[in-house]
Amino acid sequence: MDIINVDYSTKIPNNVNLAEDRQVLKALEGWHPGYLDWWNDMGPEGFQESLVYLRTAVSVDPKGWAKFDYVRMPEYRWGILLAPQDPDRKVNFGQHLGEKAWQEVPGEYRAMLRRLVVVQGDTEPASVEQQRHLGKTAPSLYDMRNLFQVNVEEGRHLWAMVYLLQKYFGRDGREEADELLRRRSGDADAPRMLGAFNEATPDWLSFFMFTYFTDRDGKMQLEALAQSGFDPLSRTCRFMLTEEAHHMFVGETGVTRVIQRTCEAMKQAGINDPNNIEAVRKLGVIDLPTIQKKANMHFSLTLDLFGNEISTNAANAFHAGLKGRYREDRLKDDHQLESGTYPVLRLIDGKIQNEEVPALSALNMRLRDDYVVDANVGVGRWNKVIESFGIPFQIKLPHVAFHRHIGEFASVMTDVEGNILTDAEWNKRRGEFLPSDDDRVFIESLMQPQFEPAKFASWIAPPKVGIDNKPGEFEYVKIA
Ligand code: BYC
Repeated sequence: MDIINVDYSTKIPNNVNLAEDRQVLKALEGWHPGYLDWWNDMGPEGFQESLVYLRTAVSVDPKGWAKFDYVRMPEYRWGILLAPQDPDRKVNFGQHLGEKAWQEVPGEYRAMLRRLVVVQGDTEPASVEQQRHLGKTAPSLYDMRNLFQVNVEEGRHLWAMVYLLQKYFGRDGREEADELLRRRSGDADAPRMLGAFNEATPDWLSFFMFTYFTDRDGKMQLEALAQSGFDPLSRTCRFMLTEEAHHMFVGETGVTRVIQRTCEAMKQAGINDPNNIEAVRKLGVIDLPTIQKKANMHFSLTLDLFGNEISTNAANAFHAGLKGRYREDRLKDDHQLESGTYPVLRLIDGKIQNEEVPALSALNMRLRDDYVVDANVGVGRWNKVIESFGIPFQIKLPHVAFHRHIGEFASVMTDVEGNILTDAEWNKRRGEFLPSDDDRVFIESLMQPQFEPAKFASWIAPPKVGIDNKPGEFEYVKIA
């Protein structure tokens, strides 16, 4: 079996020798029609017959793994792809440090591992559901193609988790795989598991913010799971991370292009005051303070995805060798954390302050800290664009206590600097920090489709380069 190149001769492309794994092949083939029903019901609305210029993974070789071609989305070849196996790989953290990595699920950790796989799996279809209406208002064919690329790959990531469930968790794994197709983002009776995945993605600025901030949580969680002592999970996540990079690229460059267009329009009109919102909006672009409010919203919702700052679940998963820290293999310490401490920002006597807590229980906090550092890098690049126009404005990430629903700060309301507010103050000032109804109505008014090749909606600049180096006039989606 060629583990680098993917076998496309079977119904389910894979590099895990499915052809000889009859039972799992049968289970996956049984699940496949339900997946296609889900895709047709809940996937991108209205463009299922269109030809989309998509990349498909044909190999797991980091040097060259994708091929580009026109595909109708329902005919996309969703496959099972794991990064190559390292036969000498060891568990590199927790109480089993130094043991041979597991090729089967250790019995005592079955439930914990299954839960991690199910939570991860649940987010993938959720994001497709959240974004299903966006095709109709795409600001260009280039952007539409990127949306659909992200969507088909989130679909593939669901396949990745379903493979693990069906191969390694027997009957309850198969039941969980079915449940992943049953829950729906935002549904009152059967919602998705994590909060941010039940929020709407109403417009394209939200989509870019989501792919910047929330897909980046995906990156952090996948990096932590890629460290897992359970080798099939590690290999699965490592290949998913290769695809995930493009999703964050879509987010980062999407927001950059919105900012770029706003600044250009302001300059042309001779407006230098970013807070002259009415005048800026008349130019058909999104004012910088509203972009800031969208960032506040998506950043704060995403922080909730890291769970409680102090978590025994996280401690247990680390101790067991199932979920490591961000890039555990590059850290220099004992990788067991039985003694050390870690500073956690907490609400103590009504004040937000740091407290040293046992490092093992602070792993969610630590991953979140790593996330904030990572998220700040792109924000710096956004600010460089604003600076290059000489406009006095900076996008800033809000305080981690702002607008939280999970963890230490769920019980308080703060401003974006982290000053605690009374309910009355919060209600009065909410619209300063988060998009108001007026902001939403304005952004919605801009969401006019632009489906002509090489053309872009008024509120977004063209990209610097095309996908797969295609020229500006390339028809990324042939709308049926
Ligand atoms: N919403 O001990 P705690 C992605 C629950 S994104 C609702 O702090 P733990 C993607 C929690 O389940 C990455 N409930 O939890 C991005 C627990 O319930 P139980 C997705 C929440 O386990 C864009 C209880 O509260 N992957 O891939 O340490 C597009 C106690 O909490 C929430 C993963 O998350 C919440 N936000 O941490 C597409 C990786 N937070 O068990 C895709 C796998 C906590 O007591 N998941 N709760 O009933 C995990 O590692 C962990 O489950 C969590 C939570 C980080 C989510």
